[in-house]
Amino acid sequence: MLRDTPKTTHLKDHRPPEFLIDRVDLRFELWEQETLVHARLELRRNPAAAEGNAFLRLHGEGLEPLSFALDGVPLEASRIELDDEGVTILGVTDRPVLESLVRIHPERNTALEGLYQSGAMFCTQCEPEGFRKITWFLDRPDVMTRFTTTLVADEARYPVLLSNGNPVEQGRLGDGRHWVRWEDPFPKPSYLFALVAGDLRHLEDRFTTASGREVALRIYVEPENLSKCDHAMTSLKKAMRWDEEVYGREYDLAIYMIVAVNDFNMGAMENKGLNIFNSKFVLASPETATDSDFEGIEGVIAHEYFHNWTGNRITCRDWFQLSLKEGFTVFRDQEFSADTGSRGVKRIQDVRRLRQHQFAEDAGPMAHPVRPDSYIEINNFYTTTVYEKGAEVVRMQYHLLGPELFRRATDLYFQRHDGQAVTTEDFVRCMEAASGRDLGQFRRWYQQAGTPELQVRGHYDPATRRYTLEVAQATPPTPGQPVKPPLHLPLAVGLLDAQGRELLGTRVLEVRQERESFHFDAIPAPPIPSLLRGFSAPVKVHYDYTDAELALLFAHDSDGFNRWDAAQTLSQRILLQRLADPRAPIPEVFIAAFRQALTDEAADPALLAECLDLPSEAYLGDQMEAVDPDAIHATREAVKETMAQQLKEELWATYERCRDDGPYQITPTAIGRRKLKKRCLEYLMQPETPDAVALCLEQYRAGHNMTDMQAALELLANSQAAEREEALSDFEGRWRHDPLVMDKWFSAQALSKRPDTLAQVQRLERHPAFSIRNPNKVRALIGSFCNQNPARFHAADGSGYRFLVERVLAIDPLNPQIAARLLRAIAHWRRYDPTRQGLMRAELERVVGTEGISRDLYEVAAKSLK
Ligand code: B3K
Ligand code: ZN
Repeated sequence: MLRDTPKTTHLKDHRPPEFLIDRVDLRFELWEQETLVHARLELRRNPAAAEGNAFLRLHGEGLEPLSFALDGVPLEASRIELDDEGVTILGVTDRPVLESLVRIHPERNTALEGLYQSGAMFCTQCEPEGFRKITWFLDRPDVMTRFTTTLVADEARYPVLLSNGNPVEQGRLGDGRHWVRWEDPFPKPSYLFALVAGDLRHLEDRFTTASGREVALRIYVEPENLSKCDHAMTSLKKAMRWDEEVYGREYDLAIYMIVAVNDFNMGAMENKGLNIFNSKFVLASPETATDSDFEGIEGVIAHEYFHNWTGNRITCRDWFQLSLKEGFTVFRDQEFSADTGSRGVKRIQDVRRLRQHQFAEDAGPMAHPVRPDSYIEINNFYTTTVYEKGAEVVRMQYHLLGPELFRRATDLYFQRHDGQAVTTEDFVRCMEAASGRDLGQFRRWYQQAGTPELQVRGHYDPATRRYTLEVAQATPPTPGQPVKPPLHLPLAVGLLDAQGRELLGTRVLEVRQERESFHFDAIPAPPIPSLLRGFSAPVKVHYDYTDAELALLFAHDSDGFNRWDAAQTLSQRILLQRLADPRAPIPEVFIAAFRQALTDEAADPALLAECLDLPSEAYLGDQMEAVDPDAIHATREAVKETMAQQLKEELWATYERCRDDGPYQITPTAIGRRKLKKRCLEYLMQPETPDAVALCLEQYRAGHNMTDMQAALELLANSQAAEREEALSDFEGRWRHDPLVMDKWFSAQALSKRPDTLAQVQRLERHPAFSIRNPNKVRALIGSFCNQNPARFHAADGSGYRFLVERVLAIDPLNPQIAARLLRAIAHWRRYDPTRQGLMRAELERVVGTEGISRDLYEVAAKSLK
């Protein structure tokens, strides 16, 4: 906890470690009231380090030291210097062997970092710097060590004892306790260490690798959840095959284990051979999980599996390089999901998320490059910039090189750096070496924060039949980076004629200059450009389209992504016009475009559902000079209502067309139909006519699957209708025993548009199924309200902000990571009107002025105020 202003860590200060650790032998004695950790480290002076000191510095936090021995001899106190961040051992040789014993308290660990308890089991989360809360170590990713781990625990309570690698020995101790020893043959950084102890059941399967090796696959869960692991297992096998086929990567141990836990700060963790998952990303059945849960599970299972090569075999030299593993692995999981589901829809969803969250981050007080230069608390840098923009930066290299050269480059990367801790620079060098291309200018994407903006103008010369696109680029200033040189980016474009026919297919222009012109010859008439197809670069494009041109692109562009994007741009334009002038009419071309799309029976339901999804309130706010949450909400609701009235017949007909009462399937087609059905129902419920409410209740009661039920529940939760209570209490009665399903019940109420939502949220905090110590519960109730219900959260009286900060200050002493993430809901206070600015700033000042807050929270609050 914070006493002085916390110190900043800078990339420029990075030095190689003075010592390496070749082997570590760990022994854990797990008890209910304490855990004893014995560690034996075989160290060696790092030949790559500068001239060495005669002392050894190790990380360690919150450890109660019980003993130290150096080279087999107990250490006298005068050679040990302890402080808050670690220990210094004086007078060491070039190959010291250090043994230590510490006492720790996982049973009191509410931060869920290091070794902790979740329900009746023990588990760990070490990335990025949690291992130092377990034992003394060089807890940095460029120290790669071979681990042997022995777990000792009560056999009845903890029959299952797991760690990384392969089980090599086990036995009984006679007093009801037993032990298991695990050995991981692959050297790894400490952040990939894991252990689990508990009374667990597992689903077992097997996988034969391309070269014919057998791998046992196991998913461990609490006994009552064993029937909900099939989808996760299928996803794992798909991911293993895909990585062999697409990247030539095979799994390398004889066993791959996944454990689901209920208390977890994020989605999942790629510990070598022993992934630990938030149960939300493992457990699923059609009755309890929605389509998006199924998709989320497939994506996260794949993501963590892919880390085995991009993260574990090749890891990061330091935490500034986090995007080396995260950006690349997100790119890999996005492509996997595109290959197994619907490519077009996946891209739309990823871009929608990037625009809404990453673009906002890049324009706010916490903006940072994909490779940050400094941090106070590294946990605050597991951001959408490092992950999602990082993935876009890899995707651009894929586009610049083309699929074959990209594959050659990744082959080279795996071959050249296997077993090493490297940098994003090493990655780009492989791209260059395999392709012969110069990516010198491209590297700026890793160093420069902010979202580039392209101004594009078209010019047609009938005399020469030449069409010219003029492209100007600029990146706005961000904290610490006032001026930005131009970037190198792939701009995929097509040209359409007035009937919507393609004139040249897709061409990838390479933009490098601040201003540049691109020519297209033999163009018969003035074309309509289709710009940034497939979202070929993470930029904002401005082009002065007419409404009719956008409608034409929406109807005819051969690029599905750009059809959606044209619909979004048109919708956004109409919403922004209405915001400026509430009496502005809704142009007929807009309604007509949707009417046509709804009546086109050949249209892809999933794509249509995405097109009907108007830009979110948050995203609309980003497009405004000053965000006005009330006006945005009212306008968006009014436009939806008009659309619902004018398209009522088409919406009902489409709903009917998408009804499918057959067995639940998780195919892209079935998912698309359910999504379109939900979207239609959402519009029909907008005027809340009795027939719509009845339909909604019917969908809820039919209860074919959780996707349909949750959709209906959320819509009813918005409504004033009497049916609301019926649905909510029915749902609660049915699912009160299932924590993951109850999260949906909490969030449906926190997302409600009703004016009494904050009071309801506060009431629900006292519900027996809620716990402020469980991150999923905090996200479902408090997070949904503060981050996804802008109209209610930004109440003009500041009640939402006060509520947020009270909760943040209550959570911080328990779990700093969750508190810091929650506080980001008001980081963008400068974007609002003066009254709200004042209210948010006062709350941020309250946070900074609170004694003893965590580094995590301090960094977010202080940087937001700067
Ligand atoms: N690597 C982990 C994230 C760890 C976050 C620590 N605060 C999960 C992932 O990205 O796969
Ligand atoms: Zn990851």
